[in-house]
Amino acid sequence: MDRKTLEKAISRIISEQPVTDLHTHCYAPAFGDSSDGTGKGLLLWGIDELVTYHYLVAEVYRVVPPNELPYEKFWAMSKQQQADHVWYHLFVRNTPISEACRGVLTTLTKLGLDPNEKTLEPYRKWFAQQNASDYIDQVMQIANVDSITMTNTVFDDHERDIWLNNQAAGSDPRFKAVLRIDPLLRDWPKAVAVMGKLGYQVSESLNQQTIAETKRFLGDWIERMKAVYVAMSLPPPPEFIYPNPADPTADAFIEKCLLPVLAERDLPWAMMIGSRLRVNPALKDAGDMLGDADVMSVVNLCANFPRNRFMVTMLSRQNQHEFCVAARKFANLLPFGCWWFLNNPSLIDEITRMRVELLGTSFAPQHSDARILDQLIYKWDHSRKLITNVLVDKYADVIEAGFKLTGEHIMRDARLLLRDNYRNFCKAGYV
Ligand code: FIX
Ligand code: ZN
Repeated sequence: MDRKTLEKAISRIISEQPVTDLHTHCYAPAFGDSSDGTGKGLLLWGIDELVTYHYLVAEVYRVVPPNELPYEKFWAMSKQQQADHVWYHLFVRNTPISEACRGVLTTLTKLGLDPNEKTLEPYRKWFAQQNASDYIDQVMQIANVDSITMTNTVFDDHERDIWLNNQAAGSDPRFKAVLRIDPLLRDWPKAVAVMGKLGYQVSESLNQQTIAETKRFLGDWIERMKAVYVAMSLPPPPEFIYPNPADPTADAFIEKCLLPVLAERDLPWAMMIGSRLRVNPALKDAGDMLGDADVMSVVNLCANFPRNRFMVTMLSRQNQHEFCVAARKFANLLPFGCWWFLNNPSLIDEITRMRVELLGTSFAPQHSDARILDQLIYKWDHSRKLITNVLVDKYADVIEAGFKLTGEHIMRDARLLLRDNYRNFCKAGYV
C-alpha cells in the first residue's frame, strides 16, 4: 500500500469511527441550559459561551491586561459584553492563531458559518434559531460522538439538587454520568459537612462509623447517577501523594472507603493529576495552573490494589514518559487523554506517538474536556487529524518491517482507540 493510499484509508477510518467521549463538562438538557434564561443552566452552548470559554478569558487578559480592564469590571459585564470583548481583541484586533481560538474558527466553519465576521451578531442570529436538544444531536453528528460522558459534581449544591429533585436528570441516553468527588481528598472538612447535611453520620475523624457512612454515600450516589466511573482532579505533590504519611485521613479514605466501594461495584477510579487551582483567583476557572504529578503514587496504587482499575491522566508534559512506562507494568492502569494544557497539536502529537511506541493500541488517546457543547466539534476534528498523522507513520513503519496491514486492522485499532479501550475498562457502564 503506497503512503498516499495509506493516509487516505487511515483518515477515512478514523473520521468514520464514532468516538465515546470519556470526559466532558457537558450536560443533558434536563440540567437546564445557557439559553433557558435562568442563568443557572448547566448545559453551556452557543456563540457567547463558546467565545467566553475560560481558555479564551486567560488569553484575552494577555492582550488587554487588568490595569486596562480590571477583572471585576470584566466579570460584571454581561455574557454578551464579555464575548464581544473577547471576539474583538482575540479574533479581530489580533490573529486567532492559538489552539483555543482556532477551535472557535473550526467550530463555526463546521457549522456552515463564516468565521471571519467582525462582530458576533450574525452568529447570535443563527444560534437563536437552534434549540438545545436538537443542537446536541447536530453537534454529536458533526463530531461523530456516540456518547458524551458528563462530570457530575455531587458537592455542588445546585447540581445535587437537580439529581435529588428531577427524575429526568440521568435519563438522556446520549449522556453517561460520572460521580466527581474532589472535596473528599481536596477538602475533607467541607466534604464531611455536606455528607452530614445529607444525613450521613460522618465526622472528620475517619472512625468505623464515618468509614461505613462515607461508603454508603459513595454507593448511594453511584447508584443514583448510574455512574460509569468515579473521578477526581488531584493536585501535584506535596498535596497529593500516595501513601501520604502527612495525611493519614486521605490514605484511609482511599484504602477503606473509595477503593473497596469501587472494587465491589467493579468501577474504575479516574485520577486527573497535576491541577494547581486558582494561582490567579481573579481569573476564576481561567486561573488554574499545572504541576508535575508523582507517578510513583499511581504505581503504588496499581500495585497495592490489583482488584481496582485506575484511569489516569496527568497534566504535566514532564510526567508523560514515566507515566507511559508505568502503564507498561500494570494492566489495571489505563492512560487517557491529552488533558487541558496538553490539548495542543504539538503535545498531542508527541504524547500519542510516545504512547503508541510504548503501549501499542492499549490506551485511550483523547477526551475532549468540552465545557461548551459546541467544542465537541473542534476538539474531535483536531484530535482525529493528529491521531491519524501518528498512525500513518507507525503503520508505515510496520509495513516496512514486513507486516501486511489491511483495512480491517486499521478499523479494529480505530475502534479500540476511540471507543472500546475506554468502554471495556469501565465494563458495567457500557454493557
Ligand atoms: O478538573 C477538570 O475536569 C478540568 O478538566 C477542568 O477543571 C478544567 O477547567 C478544564 O475544563 C480543562 O480543560
Ligand atoms: Zn475536565
